[in-house]
Amino acid sequence: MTILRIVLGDQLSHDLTSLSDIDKDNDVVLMCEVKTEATYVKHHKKKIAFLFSAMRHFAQELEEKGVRVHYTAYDDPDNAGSFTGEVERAIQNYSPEKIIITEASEYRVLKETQTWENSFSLAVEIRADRRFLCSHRYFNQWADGRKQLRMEYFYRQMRKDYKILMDNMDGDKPEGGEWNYDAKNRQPPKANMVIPTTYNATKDAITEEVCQLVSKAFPDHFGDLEPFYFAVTRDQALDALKMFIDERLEQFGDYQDAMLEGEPWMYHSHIAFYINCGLLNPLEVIEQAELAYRVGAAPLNAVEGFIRQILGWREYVRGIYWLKMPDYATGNFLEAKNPLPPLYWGKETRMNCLSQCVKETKENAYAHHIQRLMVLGNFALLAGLNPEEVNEWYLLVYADAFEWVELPNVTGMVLFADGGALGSKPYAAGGAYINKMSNYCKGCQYKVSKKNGPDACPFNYLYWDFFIRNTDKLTGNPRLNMVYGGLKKMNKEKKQLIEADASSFMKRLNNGDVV
Ligand code: FAD
Ligand code: DLZ
Ligand code: SF4
Repeated sequence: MTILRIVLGDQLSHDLTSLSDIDKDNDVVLMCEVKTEATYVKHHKKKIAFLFSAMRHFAQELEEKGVRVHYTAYDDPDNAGSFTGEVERAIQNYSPEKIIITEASEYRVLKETQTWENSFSLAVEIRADRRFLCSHRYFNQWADGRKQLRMEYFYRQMRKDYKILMDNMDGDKPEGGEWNYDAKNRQPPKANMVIPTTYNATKDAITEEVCQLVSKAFPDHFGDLEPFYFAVTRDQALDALKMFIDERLEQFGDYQDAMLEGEPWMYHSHIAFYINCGLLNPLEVIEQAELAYRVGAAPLNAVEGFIRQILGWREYVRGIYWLKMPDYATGNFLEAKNPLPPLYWGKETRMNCLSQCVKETKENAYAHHIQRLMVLGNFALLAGLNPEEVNEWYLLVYADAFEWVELPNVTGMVLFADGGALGSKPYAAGGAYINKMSNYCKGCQYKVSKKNGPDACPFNYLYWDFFIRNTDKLTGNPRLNMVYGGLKKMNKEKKQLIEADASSFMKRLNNGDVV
């Protein structure tokens, strides 16, 4: 009997559950580049090129292993343009008796696959995605009955379950005695830091062809296609991982939050693209980082901090996503309504921090966590930008963006639009934070030290205005006692100045003026 096995664009792993029992003589693997996926948001050109090239390389690897692959290229004249259309075509071609697929990572696509059994009158087996380290069932059990869900407690449980960075003498104690070494992290950048170059793949014929296709088919999508340097095979992604472990991990913790003009990559790993599409497995990444610590190649604060991002945050946000969808996608706790301003698309702004982070996003389809959170996200929060538009922006601009990870980070971590389901308070900050953690303010037309007036850093008055206008919604939050205590002490005139500056700034921003 023939089974149709479907591999989606973020399932490029040879140990995928849908491939585990493949019968090479009879089964067919379907992979397809489709219009619905490439355009439901207008993904960055580099992101589409990356995924299409990685998909084509993966299909080639399957074929080399003797697997029969039906691969539909984007410009194939018979391309039906959607997953469902392509599955229908494959059913007509191969008359399978069954479909097997590993569950889609995104709600929208999972729902689509769940309609196939009825629409095609064919058995459809949807298998769990075992590349994630926490199953839906386990997360739901962990979450059940808890008043508050907090990443830190989830992470500790995962450390124990997977025996990662645990004290060897007693499997219940964290390595070094602490669960979290962030107190040692978060150093500001130093002048004359030497940052290693990042992984830079040479394009092969497949990637060349994909780049030509993308430049023709998606000319109006945001972002620079060239230069293209991402890894597109597992072997290349493993090289990129090795470069990180050997050259960056040691400093990852210390400079995790630091930002420097002209240095987009800092000491981050730049592997979320590869983990999220399946070229790297999260557990192997964690194990390699732990090994670096065990052999003395990287300190505990760096390794623990890095592992927490993957074993903790990555699994936690996925758990929240599936626990809360579909309502999570429409959350707008703070009732933020302002449209996304043109500066997010690279239009002129006098705010140097935003200008630099958007420029790098456009060039690389990448910005590191603190740029996403404390510059681009912080501004979206303070300026009261509409969560739907902000989510769409983040989902399309980053090559590692898939809704299951993007949405909780934006709606939960950045915008507090879920009212605190993911995090305990909004990550709001004034210009002083950006000035401490970067050198952006030196090249800015605004003055970070000024709190009010036309040349004051907009983050400064927007920060206070944010808390003033959201008093009713945020004032009871114990983690904001200091902020509201400060506001209580602030005199009326000062508050009026803040509100006037914020209102004038927002008027100009919403008018499309250069701010
Ligand atoms: P590193 O800083 O080197 O971190 C190591 C790994 O940890 C990452 O590769 C990633 O797999 C994981 N990780 C770190 N932080 C998070 C987090 N908060 N949530 C989930 N995984 C995490 N990450 C995505 O993978 N896709 C997204 O679409 C995405 N959107 C984001 C949007 C916002 C507003 C924010 C604040 C964060 C977002 N993140 C997203 C999380 C994080 O910023 C990226 O994973 C990280 O910047 C990717 O770069 P890196 O591989 O160099 O990560
Ligand atoms: C992001 C993306 C894009 C741009 N294009 C495709 C595609 O043409 N074919 C495909 O299989 N996957 C693509 N993807 C990734 C999918 O959106 C992703 O696999 C699903 O959203 C997972 O639910
Ligand atoms: Fe950004 Fe304000 Fe610094 Fe300018 S002064 S770079 S707007 S934080």
